[in-house]
Amino acid sequence: MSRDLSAASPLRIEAVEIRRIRLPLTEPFETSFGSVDSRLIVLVRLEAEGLEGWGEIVAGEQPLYSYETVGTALHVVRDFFAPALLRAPLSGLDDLGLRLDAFRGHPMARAGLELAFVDLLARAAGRPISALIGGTRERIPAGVSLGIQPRIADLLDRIERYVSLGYRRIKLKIKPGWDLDVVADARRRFPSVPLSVDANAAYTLADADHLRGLDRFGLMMIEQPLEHDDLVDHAQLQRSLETTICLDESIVSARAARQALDMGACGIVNIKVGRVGGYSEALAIHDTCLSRGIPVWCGGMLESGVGRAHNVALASLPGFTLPGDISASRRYFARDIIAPEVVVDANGTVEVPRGAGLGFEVDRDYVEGATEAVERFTTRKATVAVT
Ligand code: NPQ
Ligand code: MG
Repeated sequence: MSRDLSAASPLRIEAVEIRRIRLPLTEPFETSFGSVDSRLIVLVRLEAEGLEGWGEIVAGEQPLYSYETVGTALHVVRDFFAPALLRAPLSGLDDLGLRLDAFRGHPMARAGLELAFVDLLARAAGRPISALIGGTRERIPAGVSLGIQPRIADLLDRIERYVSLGYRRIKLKIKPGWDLDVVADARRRFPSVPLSVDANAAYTLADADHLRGLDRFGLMMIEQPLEHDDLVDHAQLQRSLETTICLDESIVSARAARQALDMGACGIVNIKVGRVGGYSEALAIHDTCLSRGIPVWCGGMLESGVGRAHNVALASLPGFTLPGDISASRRYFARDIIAPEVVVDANGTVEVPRGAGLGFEVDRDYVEGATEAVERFTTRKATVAVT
């Protein structure tokens, strides 16, 4: 696997632009921590030497999935990360990492800048991002995450829809009161569909007996049953469960991944660039898991096309052996901000683009129309526009 994330010659970042756009969801998305019906997307755009690079900050509007929010991300980019990037030319992704390592936390904000920078590097090299990071797949298997529904019948309809569209794995969001009965009905109706469940930290060790009730459904995995910041209890739970635990929220770094695997806290890892702070940490987690034979898959954060395109590039790496939460743009949005939009073919796969950078065009006019505010930072000055 070859990887090349250095610039041919140091890149001077001339501008950092952060933009908020609101995209309505085609239907509400409910998890154990709440429901959303639109997504406030934060796009990052870097300019250097006549080129641009696009990234996305996947933080939510409220600190529910993690402590970050759109507000905290804007603050740290504006006051700390953008000035650090603008200070001096960058020789590559490692250099960017070192520059931002001075600051603690805020992985989603950090990742937004890393994503945009890697797109910039790839465009400068005239190569797709997947090639720069060592991707080996031409197509990746798609999966879908289905939110908690008002009625089980509504969920069964959606499972049927995505199975008939060819999706390779269906993930059901669960919480206390929406778990065993729901999974039992889904399994009865779809005996051989690859199914998994995601609790988003809705249970405790006191629920271990209850969670063992899931073992009879042949699930691929149970994702993040316990607290977001816990590994030890997950290791204990895993010892009493047949179903493989997959960790999402708890895997905040390559170190956390190594420790989780060492203590047997999970047997599968969900990788999200936003949660772990960008490509370098995501690549390190991938490499650790690959060397230990632990399958990984790419998670999703209801991204716009920009974040989705980065996910497709990441999932082209050899260790991404399971279908993840990469779905078609249409799963979430009536209209996406990239062209072409991400599509899933009849075999349930998504093509890894071969064009330079993200391999998709950002639809400038549509983005402008959906923009709530833009802030632009250069070495000279900062400008703010609110529409
Ligand atoms: C997960 N995503 O795997 C996340 C959680 C998630 C596709 O299941 C707004 C912002 C709403 C972030 C809903 C999927 C969200 C969000 C769910 C993240 O746990
Ligand atoms: Mg999850």
